[in-house]
Amino acid sequence: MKVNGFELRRVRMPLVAPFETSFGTQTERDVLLLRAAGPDAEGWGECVAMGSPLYSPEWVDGAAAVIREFLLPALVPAAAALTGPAVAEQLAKIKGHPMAKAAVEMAVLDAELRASGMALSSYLGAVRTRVAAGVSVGIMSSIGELLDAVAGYLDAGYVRIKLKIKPGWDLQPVRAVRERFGDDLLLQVDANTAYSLSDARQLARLDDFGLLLIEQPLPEDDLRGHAALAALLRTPVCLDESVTSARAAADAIALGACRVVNVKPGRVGGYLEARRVHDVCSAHGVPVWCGGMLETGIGRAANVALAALPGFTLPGDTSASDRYFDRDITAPFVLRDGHLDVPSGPGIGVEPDQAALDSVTTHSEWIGLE
Ligand code: SMG
Ligand code: MG
Repeated sequence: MKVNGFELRRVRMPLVAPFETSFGTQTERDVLLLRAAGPDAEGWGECVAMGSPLYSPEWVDGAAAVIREFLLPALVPAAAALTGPAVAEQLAKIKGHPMAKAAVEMAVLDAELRASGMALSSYLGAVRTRVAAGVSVGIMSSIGELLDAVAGYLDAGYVRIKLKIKPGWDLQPVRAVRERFGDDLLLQVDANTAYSLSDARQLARLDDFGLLLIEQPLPEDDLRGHAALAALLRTPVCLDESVTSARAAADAIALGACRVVNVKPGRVGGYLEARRVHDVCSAHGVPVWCGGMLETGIGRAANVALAALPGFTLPGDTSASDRYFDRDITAPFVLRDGHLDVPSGPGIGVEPDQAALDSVTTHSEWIGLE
């Protein structure tokens, strides 16, 4: 499929409520969107890099720069006949920048699938038409505020709660949520690398609360530390930041560093590598679930398609649009009986609403592949 060029669009969307993690507080989502355009179809990609390099080394201005200066120029020789899988091959010589690469691949794959009339979910190998929705609940200024937020999400129908934790905000919020909502609540925690191995004794106290998992307690490059910690905890260790590829997933599993994996396409360089992470984990009997990066409806549509693969046996951080935004840039994803429907149209299966998109766009540029 021929691609003439890409539109880079920056959008700025206020979040309905601040979202605090161990590394900072988000009050808005500053997102980079890509539109691949050719004579046969156009397709959309979303770059999940955050405004600052606090979750991972990428950030949105840096992603825009690497896309403009290196990634799109590297596609030029293949622009007359591009496919989703060809993107990663063309970009392989450029080191790093998985989130930027993932956005480029997603836009091309979406265009290719729209041109051929196939849904991304079918292409990836989905086995479900709807996926169970969990929600990630940020660090709050008081336990009362946290309990009110969790109660609201449970009323809305979310089937699993994830609490963000950090040193000083761990046992107390977990205990309070367990006591208030009972032992049947599917509950897990995410530390975003905020602990060290010397905190093992404190983290082991979480074992009393029947958590599904503890996500990324230690730094991303500390697989041995996670393996040592996993041996000390009854709560399964899940990795997020550490799993940057299917190979990294295989290494982590072989080392005993995790029993569960959070799959985020942006973090591993795209939906095709995300499927390989899923495949490696499935081959080892390791359950996976789909993470979230506060995506708009564009990225959410693709995540929901991925989450419909057979190995995604745990509810993901794929929440409804109104958990993030008053107005999404696509038709909103809504919770029905605790689930989101997997889009069935060609490609990612959703379109941006042009008026909504224009109202949040802060910058747009065209990069041709001549
Ligand atoms: O998209 O609902 C979402 C956010 C889920 O907690 C979430 N993501 O480490 O898993 C994670 C974080 C990373 C982004 S925090 C701004
Ligand atoms: Mg995480």
